[in-house]
Amino acid sequence: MTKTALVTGATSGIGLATAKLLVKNGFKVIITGRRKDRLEQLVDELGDNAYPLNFDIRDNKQVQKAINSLPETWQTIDLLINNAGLAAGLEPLHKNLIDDWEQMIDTNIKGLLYITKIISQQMVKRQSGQIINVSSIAGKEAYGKGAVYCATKHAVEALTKAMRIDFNPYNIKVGSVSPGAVETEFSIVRLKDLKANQKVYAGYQPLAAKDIADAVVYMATRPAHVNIADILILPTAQANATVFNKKN
Ligand code: NDP
Ligand code: 8X3
Repeated sequence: MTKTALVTGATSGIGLATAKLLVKNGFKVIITGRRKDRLEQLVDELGDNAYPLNFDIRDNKQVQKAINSLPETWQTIDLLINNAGLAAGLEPLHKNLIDDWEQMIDTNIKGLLYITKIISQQMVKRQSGQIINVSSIAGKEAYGKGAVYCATKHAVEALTKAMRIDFNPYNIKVGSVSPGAVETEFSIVRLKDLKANQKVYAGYQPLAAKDIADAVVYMATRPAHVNIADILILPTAQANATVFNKKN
């Protein structure tokens, strides 16, 4: 039977690549994000295999309204990919903007929780389902100028581990994928600079969004008795959160 996935943050980067690859692998995909025009473009590309839900994941009322608006044929969600997220700012903590903290905490932690609560309720009832959280190398290591982003991804790691315990009686798989540097809109958003990628990814080959989508699809297509708990993926040129082999 065709499985239905919901990918948060499918308008760009890792979420976009994951939605496309899931459809290639036979899934139907609910695609979400704030940029409605991008959702519409993706539906044009994926046709009947995609259904758009346009909402801001920081607003629990919008999350609930969107999920409750799904037509009957899209209501059973087998796979939740918690991908929507961002970093805002790259400065020592005393120079951070409070608004940037709020945005990261509200999106990366609270938004992930809002959507997980509503979707996991139906998975618990059916006693089946899978949740894959997009964490980061920043969830494994803390680095300077990224305190709050690292804290949000450490929270994603803790939530993943605790959710795996809470949902264990209900046959729900929970895991995470933890990328290093991936060239998406991430650095443009973080540095608030349209040219950020030219600087951040200079001198080495970063991961592409498709590399992470591959891992997500691998996790999502294992046999019923296999749960991949975590995959840490780095560019070959990246040794840890801060050590890069750059040729300049
Ligand atoms: P992009 O900026 O390319 O994509 C981010 C996605 O998140 C967009 O689709 C965006 O949609 C969505 N999003 C952000 N805020 C909200 C919101 N308030 N409500 C709904 N959707 C939102 O970055 P990436 O693809 O790189 O990031 C995806 C995930 O991967 C993030 O969780 C990030 O932390 C993580 N990650 C990224 C790494 C990297 O190096 N790129 C490395 C490790 C982890 P829209 O703006 O349309 O709402
Ligand atoms: C994104 C990767 O190293 O900028 O999570 O934190 S990093």
